Amino acid sequence: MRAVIFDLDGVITDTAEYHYLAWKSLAEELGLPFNKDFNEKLKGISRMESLELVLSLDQGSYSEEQKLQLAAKKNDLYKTMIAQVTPADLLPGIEKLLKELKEAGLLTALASASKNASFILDRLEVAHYFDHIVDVALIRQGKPDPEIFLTAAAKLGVAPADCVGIEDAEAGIQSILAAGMFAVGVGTPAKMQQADLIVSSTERLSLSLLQSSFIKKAL
Ligand code: G16
Ligand code: MG
Repeated sequence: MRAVIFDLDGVITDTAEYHYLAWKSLAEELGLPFNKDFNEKLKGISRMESLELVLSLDQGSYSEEQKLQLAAKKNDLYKTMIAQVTPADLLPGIEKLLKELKEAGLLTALASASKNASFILDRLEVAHYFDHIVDVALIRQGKPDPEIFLTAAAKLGVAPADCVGIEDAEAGIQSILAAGMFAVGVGTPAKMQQADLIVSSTERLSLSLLQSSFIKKAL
């Protein structure tokens, strides 16, 4: 194990609630039903893919230009929400883990589908812990495709087999596994079935747990 690659939303901080509120506001404006269950489908996937799913609730059709406007509207609202993010919004145990990884000389990267990822890391005051932040604008295939995790590993100069990926969404776990990495799922066993290691909360993550689980799989 030489590197750990993190998802952002649901692993480092819980921006999912803000995504939910922003999509809900847009959906309501369009007269579309929207609830937490439906929102689960939007976790880990890109803004435009999320919009397509929201609009699939609609009978009408939208031009590409209208879709871009709707996505921008959602993002504007989302940005007003994440402007309030502070270091207190880090999920439990994450800063401790990032420190442990640094001290042990492991490399770290961020593989988030969010175009707002760098801004959020700055607000959380943890950007300095990351050796690389994948620029999602350069990624052609979103999660569950392995491209984003493979890009992170390549940028770090580490073989995928020596990387651990941490995710909270099913599409993200699939992306990590397809990249040939060790997959850590944050969530319930039912949702994280395919993960190599499942933790109920980020609080349970530690360097020693990652190392021992990684070694066990390799044996
Ligand atoms: C996050 C969220 C998704 C969101 C995506 C794109 O991914 O989980 O719900 O649609 O980013 O975000 P933005 O609209 O800010 O570009 P991740 O990969 O950090 O879990
Ligand atoms: Mg996530």
